[in-house]
Amino acid sequence: GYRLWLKYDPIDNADVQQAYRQHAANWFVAGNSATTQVIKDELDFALKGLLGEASATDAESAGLIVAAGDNATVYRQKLKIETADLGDEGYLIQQVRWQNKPRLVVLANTDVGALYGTFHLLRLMQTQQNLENVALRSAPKTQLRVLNHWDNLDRHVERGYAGQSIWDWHKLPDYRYQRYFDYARANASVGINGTVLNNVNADPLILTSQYLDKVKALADIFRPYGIKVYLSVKFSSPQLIGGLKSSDPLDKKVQAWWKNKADEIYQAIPDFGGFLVKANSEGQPGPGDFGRTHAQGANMLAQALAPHGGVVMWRAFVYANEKNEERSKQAYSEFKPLDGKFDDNVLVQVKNGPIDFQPREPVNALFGATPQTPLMMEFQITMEYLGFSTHFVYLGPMYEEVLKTDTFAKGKGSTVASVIDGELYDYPITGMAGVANIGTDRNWTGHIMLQSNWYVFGRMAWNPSISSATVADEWVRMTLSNDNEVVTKVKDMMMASHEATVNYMTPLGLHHIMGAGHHYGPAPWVDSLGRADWNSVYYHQANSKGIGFDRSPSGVNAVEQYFSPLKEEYANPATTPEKYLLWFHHLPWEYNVASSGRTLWSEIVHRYYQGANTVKEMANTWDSLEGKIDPWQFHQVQMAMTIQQKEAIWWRNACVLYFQQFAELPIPEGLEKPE
Ligand code: GCW
Repeated sequence: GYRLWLKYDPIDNADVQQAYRQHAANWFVAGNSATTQVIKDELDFALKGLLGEASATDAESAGLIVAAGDNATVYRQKLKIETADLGDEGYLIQQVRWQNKPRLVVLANTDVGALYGTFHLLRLMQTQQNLENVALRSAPKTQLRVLNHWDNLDRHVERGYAGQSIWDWHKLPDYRYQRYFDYARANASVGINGTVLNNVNADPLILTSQYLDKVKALADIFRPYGIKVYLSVKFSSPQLIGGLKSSDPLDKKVQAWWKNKADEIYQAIPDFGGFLVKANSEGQPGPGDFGRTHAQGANMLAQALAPHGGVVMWRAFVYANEKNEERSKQAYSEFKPLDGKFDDNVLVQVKNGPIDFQPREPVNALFGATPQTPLMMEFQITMEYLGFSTHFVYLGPMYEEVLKTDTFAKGKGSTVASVIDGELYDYPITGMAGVANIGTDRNWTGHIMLQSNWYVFGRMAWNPSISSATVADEWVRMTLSNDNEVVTKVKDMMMASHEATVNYMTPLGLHHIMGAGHHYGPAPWVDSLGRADWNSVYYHQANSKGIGFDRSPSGVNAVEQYFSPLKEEYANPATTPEKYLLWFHHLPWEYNVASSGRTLWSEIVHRYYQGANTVKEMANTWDSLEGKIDPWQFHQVQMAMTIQQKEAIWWRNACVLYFQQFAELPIPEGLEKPE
């Protein structure tokens, strides 16, 4: 699994391979930059793998020409091809006639654009697409496409399930693992252009000169791949490592400390990306400690970074018991009034849902609510609430559901995607972050199928409108096989996997009923943690009458934060999408669920059973592919599916039996008894 989706095994279809040889067996990459060297290395490695033989040659005899910037001028002019609209990172791939010979050209305005184009071309070949008369253009729709590593400096990864942190701080800056380069290749291949190296629960030591030397080493490795390095910073760093008495953002000494720190960083890393900040959230320090707002805190950092072109990604994941407001409403309440108060180089980074990366949540009401503040999406790729690295859950459909959600912020069609990509409000900066699922495990993500979540995150950050099914298709072809049976079956499994897990964990809008602290396995009974909004019983509110959290106007009225008509839709159980039913409403066990005609009790139980059954079917489907997939990959997934099958039943039985105590109703006819 180490090679991820960049396996480059020989193309098993002789006709296809023959056709590709004509285009790409002899290739030419113009230029001598570090990035063009990366392109040359990748083409050499990939084409030798895919085609058996391939070699670099000169422009005259090459079937494939890759050129960018000034090196591409001659092609642009003679072939009359425009590239201005491709921007700094876009590219085109086209079949042309050049000096009387058919050629494939990959053209871009920058070498990094050409690198992205090269990876796209290789993807077309890995997935065996027809290259005759190919003519495509692509440019990213968001600017910052970044991974967030929740990696501690001692190499423990918070919510990481794939081994240790891949950053070996002890051996940096001198020891440069091949894995660092392969990480950069994998990211570049899906268009990821930034990485936040350390946990948002940040260790202040990251900003000491000792660590900055190490950060610089990684930044130097990643630069040719178009990847910028960012750091999570602790807001109280001026006190913790700077010897100051305060970290008040309005204190001149504090401002000067950050300015000097930024200058020091940029001295070493001229293209440093900027800071990610978790402030006044879950015990982290922040501007609130000094009576200042999130905007005042963010702007102070923004002003230190602005002269160098850096940005601040300020997280909206804030909630506190003391606020006396229901948790799902707090991000909106805190940040909506600050719209317009942030400096130009600040983005507010919002988790997709209003609570916390639950298997399913409605979107955070902040999306669309801040015309003057760029909102950046934060998706979780690591599987904190979705079975760690033992459950096969493809997140593409979940990301797609979120991005396609219409916020109605400026009327119909105001999708979350259009907020994020800046189209709706013309945001000056745009971005999407994904909390990485990467670790030192040989297969990077602990479970081969979960590599697809890293992959789909990158593809959707580049193009938030791409369909998760398209991405699943290409990922399977690149990672597992181009065999039709494998592609069809695995793709179907992937597309069904998220809904299945929602069903056996938290159907119909249930949420936050997992094990306390570690977040693994079912624990709807948790009721004694220090704060109400950490307990499961607080979220499901099951009692003898019914179940669900009333966020409608008769309850905490979280629905008021949404735009009309969502506000009205979510206020009424009859018009609330069933997938969010118990998120917004507390309903009687006898409530009639429209889609099935079942009572709420019966529907909940059926969903739990359906989820577990789907996993069983997935496991059977997987078994049927033995011999058609690399045996190592096959067995890894098969073993994990054994765990997942057991645990789907564990979730099902635990939740059904627990809720039955309140409902006092029998298990519906036809379903085996839970134990
Ligand atoms: O969901 C919670 C996680 C924490 C995490 C926090 C956050 C990094 O359980 O581990 O801390 O979210 O996003 O800040």
